[in-house]
Amino acid sequence: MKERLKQAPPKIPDEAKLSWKKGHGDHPLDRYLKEGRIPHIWCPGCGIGIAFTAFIKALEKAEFDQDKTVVVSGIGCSGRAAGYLNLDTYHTTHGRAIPFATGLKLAKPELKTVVFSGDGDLFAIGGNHIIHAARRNVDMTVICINNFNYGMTGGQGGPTTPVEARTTTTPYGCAEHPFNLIYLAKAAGAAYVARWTALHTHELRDSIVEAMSKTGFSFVEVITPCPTGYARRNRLGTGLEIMRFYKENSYITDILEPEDTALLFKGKIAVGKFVDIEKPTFMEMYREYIVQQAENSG
Ligand SMILES: Cc1ncc(C[n+]2csc(CCOP(=O)(O)OP(=O)(O)O)c2C)c(N)n1
Ligand code: SF4
Ligand SMILES: [Mg+2]
Repeated sequence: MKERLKQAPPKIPDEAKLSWKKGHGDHPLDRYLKEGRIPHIWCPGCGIGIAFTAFIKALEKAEFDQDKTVVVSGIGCSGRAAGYLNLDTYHTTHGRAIPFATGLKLAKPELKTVVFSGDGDLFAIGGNHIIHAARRNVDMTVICINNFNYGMTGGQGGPTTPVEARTTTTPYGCAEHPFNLIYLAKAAGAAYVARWTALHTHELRDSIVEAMSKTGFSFVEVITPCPTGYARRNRLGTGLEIMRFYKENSYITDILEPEDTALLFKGKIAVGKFVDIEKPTFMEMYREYIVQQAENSG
């Protein structure tokens, strides 16, 4: 096993990158993919691809204009999503997807701006940025893949790792209280907040449509299996077994307050929509308080 891990990954010739399609014909979602970038890097059983598919199905279902939808990612396995999308996408530096997206939205307010990234990228190194984008109600949708660890760099613990959970940096079990992303997003000022698991593909797709249709800061958390990192160290089984866990332990609710949706190690998972409110966006506030007064005083 160790010997195998030491070996360099096989080099994939360019022609083979397109051969995955041979014999399969066209797929209805092909137009959303940069085919030359396939195959993707995600491990077998990883849930990121399911969230990725839910996102492109949302684009298809709502017929969002591909030329007017932009996706920004940070760094991580989740952040790789940007590179596979046949849209204008930006794979930015670690933790900085939100500032890039904010700048983009300010320069081109007509674009639907989506951030697709991981729990570590958005809430550890990028934690400062996300709370302020929510506070300002910047008009964007954030899809956060929460796999409870830093998958890409070897499974370190992060701000969503539950107490007790083992990771490479918490070998005796995590001794820190994690963020509840739903409560945090609401408290910071988000106008729309929802959580789903990788099992809830249809609800997730529809929730992304709703979030992207909302004017203001919308946040969708997606709980996903990371069989290679988090699951292996906690003996949670394969991707399929984790999906079974979601089936048996998640429940859809519309009565819980965000503060009551915390996730415990191997605990129940409350999913659904938790916030959907109207409030002026950053651009509207800016126009009202700055632009108009500047024009009047001139
Ligand atoms: C400035 C900087 N610090 C650290 C890293 C190393 N790094 C790359 S991805 C990552 C964490 C990614 O975790 P998460 O956002 O949860 O994504 P996942 O891989 O779990 O999808 C870290 C720490 C980096 N690339 N840049
Ligand atoms: S390390 Fe984890 S998050 Fe990254 S691709 Fe593999 S299973 Fe997915
Ligand atoms: Mg992660």
